[in-house]
Amino acid sequence: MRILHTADLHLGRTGKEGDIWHQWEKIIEIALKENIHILLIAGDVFDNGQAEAVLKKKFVISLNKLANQGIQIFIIPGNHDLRQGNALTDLELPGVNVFYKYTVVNLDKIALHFFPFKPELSGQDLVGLKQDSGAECQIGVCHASYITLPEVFSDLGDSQAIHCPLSPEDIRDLNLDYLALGHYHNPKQWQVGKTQCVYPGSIEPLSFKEIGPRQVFIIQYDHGLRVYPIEIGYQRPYLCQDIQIPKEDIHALWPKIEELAQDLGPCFLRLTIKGVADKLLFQAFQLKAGAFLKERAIEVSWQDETVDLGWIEENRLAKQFKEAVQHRVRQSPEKEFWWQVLYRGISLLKHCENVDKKNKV
Ligand SMILES: [Mn+2]
Repeated sequence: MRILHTADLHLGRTGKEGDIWHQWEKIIEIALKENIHILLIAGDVFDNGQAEAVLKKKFVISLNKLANQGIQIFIIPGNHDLRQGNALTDLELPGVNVFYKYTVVNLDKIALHFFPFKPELSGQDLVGLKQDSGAECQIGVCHASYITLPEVFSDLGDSQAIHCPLSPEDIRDLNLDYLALGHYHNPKQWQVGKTQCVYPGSIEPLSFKEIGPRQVFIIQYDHGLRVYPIEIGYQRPYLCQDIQIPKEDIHALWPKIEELAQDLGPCFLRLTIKGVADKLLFQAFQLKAGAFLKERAIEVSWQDETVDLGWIEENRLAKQFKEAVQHRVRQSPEKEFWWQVLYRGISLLKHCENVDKKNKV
């Protein structure tokens, strides 16, 4: 018996419709090529409860390709499917099952326990719902928050989405061989007692927190359980880069921008710029570089960590410091070192001024 576990498709997410659909098509191909018997989707098929009819239709057609090959499809709703409506209606198709209440499905030597998402549930509620089954291999499916992992806790906490918190004790009490999770958006595989736990992650990165190639998981049960990921890459990753302005000369950054354009494919890029620059020149540079990169399908968001030259001129301490260190820059063979002293010293002075201001308020 071979099962493919995925989750967090977020079909229809604004601005990402095409990218997500390409990733979903990859999963359909993998499902057919890997000879799976069952497809599990652990919630968040659609980005919100009011998915467009055209999109739903397209999704049904894609599921049909699998159902025609005898693949059974099991879906539980996630919090996004049920946001302002229910996106999972009208998916009726032979071989497609959507669960709205706890259900056990026994197939061959495997029991599948489906725990559909409800905002008020906790891990202990799932334990209370679970019925015993005599099958050799017990698999649970839920859309929940395993907050013992710090990255899960902080990501979901930031977006106020710690729904259905699940602890290691809850997982032990559920007494499963495999726990097919959805909700956290990066692939994660770990073990609690005998239970293999997996978040496959979103199928296409949706924010700067969703890093690296995307994965789906194959669960194979013959005499024992074997679990392994298959990488599905991404369409447009989210990347972060720090660059420092060389020697107060914003224009000297341009070769770096050209280099990025050459090295990176289509992506979302967070560029953190450090160094000393004239504010107006820097703003003009951002416009020019942003347009240049956009033409190459690189969407930039700027993080400005520069210190404004204008501020230095007006601040007596900073100005004196700059003049003193610039003298060293000119005279010393360790120029790079003294540029660092200059930049860091001035950043520190600027920081102190900001702190002083805050304290006065
Ligand atoms: Mn999600």
